[in-house]
Amino acid sequence: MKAFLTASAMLGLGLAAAQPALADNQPGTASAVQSAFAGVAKQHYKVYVLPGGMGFVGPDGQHHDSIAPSTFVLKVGVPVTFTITNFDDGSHSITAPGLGVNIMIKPGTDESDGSIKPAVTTYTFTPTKQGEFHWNCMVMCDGPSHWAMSPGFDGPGRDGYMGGTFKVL
Ligand SMILES: [Cu+2]
Repeated sequence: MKAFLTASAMLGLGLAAAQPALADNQPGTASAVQSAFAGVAKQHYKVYVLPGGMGFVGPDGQHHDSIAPSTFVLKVGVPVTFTITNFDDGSHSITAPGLGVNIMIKPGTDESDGSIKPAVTTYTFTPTKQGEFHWNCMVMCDGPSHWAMSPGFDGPGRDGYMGGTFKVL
């Protein structure tokens, strides 16, 4: 029993000593954000454009054209490069006027065997201001309903499909 109490007391001390450091690094705190970006000189996002058949399922039970991921967390003043692989044979865009971003995404190529050869678009910019900036696709897509483009969620451009958010910290 004595040994247990001693171990327990030691554990308690250890936890008490560790707690300030843990609290400082809680996800979402300013210090956690700063430490997460410490020394980051460049940011990179790999993004995928999924055509209807491959895209996420909407509340209507149908697959829709989707850009994944659709939320981008960036550090102000640090350049970011997007490498966007488009599996669709149509163009799309990631357009956020509030951030001065307009990424035109090249279409894939229809092959003779019926498959689509994906196209890769790269785009680099440096976010110059903090805040949340909504983006949406400006190219008519997700036909024939164009549901993924229509106003809704935070639209125009359904978040998680043809819309989303840049969060610049
Ligand atoms: Cu689109």
